[in-house]
Amino acid sequence: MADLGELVLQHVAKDGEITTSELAQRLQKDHQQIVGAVKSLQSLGNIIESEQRTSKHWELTEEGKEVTKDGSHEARVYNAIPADGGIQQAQLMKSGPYAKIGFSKAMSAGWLEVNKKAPGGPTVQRKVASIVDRVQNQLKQLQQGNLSDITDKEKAELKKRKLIQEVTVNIFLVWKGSGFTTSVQKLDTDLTPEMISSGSWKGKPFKAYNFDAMGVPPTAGHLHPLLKVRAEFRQIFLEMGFTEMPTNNYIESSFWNFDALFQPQQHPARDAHDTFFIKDPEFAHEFPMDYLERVKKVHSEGGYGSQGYKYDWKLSEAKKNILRTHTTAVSARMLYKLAQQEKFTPVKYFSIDRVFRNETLDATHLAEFHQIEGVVADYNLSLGHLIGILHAFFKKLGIEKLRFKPAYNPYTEPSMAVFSYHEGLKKWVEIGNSGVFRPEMLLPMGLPEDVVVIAWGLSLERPTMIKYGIDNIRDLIGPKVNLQMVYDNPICRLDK
Ligand code: FB9
Repeated sequence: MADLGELVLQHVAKDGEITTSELAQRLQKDHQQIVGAVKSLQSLGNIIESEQRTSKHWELTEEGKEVTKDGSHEARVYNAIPADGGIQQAQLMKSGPYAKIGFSKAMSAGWLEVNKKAPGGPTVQRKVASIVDRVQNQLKQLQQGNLSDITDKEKAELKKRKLIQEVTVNIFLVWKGSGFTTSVQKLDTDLTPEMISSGSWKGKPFKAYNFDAMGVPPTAGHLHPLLKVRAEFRQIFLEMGFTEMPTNNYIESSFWNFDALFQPQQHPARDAHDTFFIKDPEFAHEFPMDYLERVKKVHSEGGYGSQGYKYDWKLSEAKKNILRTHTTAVSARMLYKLAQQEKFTPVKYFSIDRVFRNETLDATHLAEFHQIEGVVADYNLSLGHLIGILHAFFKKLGIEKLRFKPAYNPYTEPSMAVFSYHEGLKKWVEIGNSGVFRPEMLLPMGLPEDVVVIAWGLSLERPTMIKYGIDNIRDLIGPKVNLQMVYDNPICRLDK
């Protein structure tokens, strides 16, 4: 049976020239196998010539394959509704992960109607007796390679619904070389011990070494871009002499997350619209009670030169467990621990870890992100020190043009938002926030009055998305991430 190389030569002889993708289709072989056979033939001399081309074609995504098999989301919603009855809209919306998109598309297609006056509440009924699942039919056509019946507008709609994706493949156009022949002499590629001992190697034509051949990429693991950028930020902090804080507690008490930071209990950030509260265990019970009493006092009556917030501070509020909203809760724990030392020693701490906020989701915001935070505690620090360390920190990211704007944080005064001029966008973009922790936060911990603590924060996702050119955070994190992006993305150099 002719080997793959000879089959390729037969088709080149017949067609004169042919692409590797066409050969793969005709010979029902993997495209890479055809490319390998072409390269192998070219190493034998000028039998064939080739030229690299790019070819774009449409492929079904995993969701697209599911729709091809089981029908479109809208068709499945339509079929879920009895022909002679209806389903409560609320119940229909819970019937599956694609119910919402399916209902919306089915309504737009005129397949359904909603009876808003139905006794049990808005009820969805069929508006037509039967449907044609156009989307499923188009995907079946695409799967068979019949693109002609599908308009560009329809392809754009399928792409927008993430049912198909356009794949660019490097192919080769192959034609006859000056030494073209359809029968090639099989060359030995391995010099075996038998050949050497018998001397049969003499006179055998051996395939020439191809020292330009790329090695086979070893199967290995791959680091997610976020982890690569995290490693770069960690390296920057370590180079600057910072010590990493222990951030391995996503669940935190409201006391350490808010009260210790002098954030009042009625602050809007503390309600369920912005914070995730834990149902079980609902409360934390272990606090340094002497410190807690000082916190209660500074909130309710003031002290240390502050008038406080003058409200009835409640232990029950401080005990509530939450998903921490910032890593500054860890900074508070570390500063309190520092204050328990016999003698104060200056420190430089940093943290990079997940924080959680009950926010409205959009293309750049999820309900969680990784916060990066730097903290410096020393005698008599000033805003000048904060500005200076921000310049040093961001310079290591290759960012030198900084501007600072007054800002507000409940736990820092003064506070500054940090901006950098983005050459690509030709505008100033916010790259972080910073400030000097308030005395009402530091003095109840027991830190000496002449100790000042400066700090700053930013997110890990924003620089990662910019660095890797990712517009939608769901392409970086979450169940829809294309793992090929994780395999293919280059190493991270933040200063380049
Ligand atoms: O990261 C942010 N932006 C950013 C950072 C780096 C960057 O690098 C580019 C490659 C060069 C680009 C952009 N921001 C902070 C600013 C905005 O993105 C903002 O819209 C989003 N912010 C998050 C919070 O939003 C809910 C980013 C996150 C953030 C904000 C503040 C802090 C931490 C993270 C803080 C703090 C702080 C302040 C004082 C004391 C201690 C901590």
